[in-house]
Amino acid sequence: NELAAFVQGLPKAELHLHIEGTLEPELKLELARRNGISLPYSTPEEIRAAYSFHDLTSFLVGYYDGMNVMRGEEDFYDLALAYLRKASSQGVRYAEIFFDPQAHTSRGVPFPVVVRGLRRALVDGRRLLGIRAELIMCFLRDFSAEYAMATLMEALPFKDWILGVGLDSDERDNPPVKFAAVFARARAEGFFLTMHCDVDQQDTAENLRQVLEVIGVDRIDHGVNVLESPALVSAVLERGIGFTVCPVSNGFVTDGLKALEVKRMLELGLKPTLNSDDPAYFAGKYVADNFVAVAEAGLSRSELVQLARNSFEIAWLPDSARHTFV
Ligand code: ES4
Ligand code: ZN
Repeated sequence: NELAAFVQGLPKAELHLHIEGTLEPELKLELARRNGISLPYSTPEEIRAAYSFHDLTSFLVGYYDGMNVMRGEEDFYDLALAYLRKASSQGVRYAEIFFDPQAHTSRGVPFPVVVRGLRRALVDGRRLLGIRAELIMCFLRDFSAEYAMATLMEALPFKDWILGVGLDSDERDNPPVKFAAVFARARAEGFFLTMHCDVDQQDTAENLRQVLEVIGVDRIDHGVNVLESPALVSAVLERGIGFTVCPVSNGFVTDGLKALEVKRMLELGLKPTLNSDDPAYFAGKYVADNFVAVAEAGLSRSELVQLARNSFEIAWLPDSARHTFV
């Protein structure tokens, strides 16, 4: 239809996408077969039915469990190339892709296997599809700060392949300051910094304050609760910090898409963007589907255009490259 065609044709950057969250049921079955792992289901439909949850905690349980089929470099390669094909078909020109090395090293998959497989897919994606992409390494906030620091040290030999670092997983009782030393070191090593401030979590305002005042992030993942504090809004405006909002994801793990919050953020001059988060788990809705969802919830065409522009503006691209996409 006409809206879908309009959205597909907008050049977009995707900045909040967990590569492990793009594991579609068909690929999950294929990787299980490849690695001789038996699964309690045998069809994509059965897996889709099992991808069910009611909040962030229950989502994350199935999410980490699903990763068990990823073992070798080829598995990570296939996962990332499949995402790039899908993203490219939806008009994504550039992606900054999260990966969770600790979700793999904690079950015995070596760090270099993960990063080499992903990197090779990004190189081939550019060659085969013309889409550009970079990696952002996320630490799991429910693991210790020591494990995060050890992961950062393991990443240093691969520094040229990793644009920035982030923080994800369960926010409850794992505030940003827990990782202050890790992020200070990451900054000193030249990485860009971002952190999840998930929607409607415990202590959201305090966590937003910490990412701005203590960590000094370059961007905020989710972060729509910033609207609840005029002081936080001013701090963000002053620094030009962007937000990677994920409406369809919000629809699954909170009480709604937060589309009107996105509209309000635009009105205030903040820089929200739209992203798909974990599309394989959220009804297979990729980034263009998120644009369609907020349009259907009342955002105008010009607001969609602004959201797409914001994605290049807050991307961690050199200024020389920033304008080559639009
Ligand atoms: C995530 Cl929705 C969400 N929240 C926190 N961490 C995550 N990792 C992957 N998806
Ligand atoms: Zn996320």
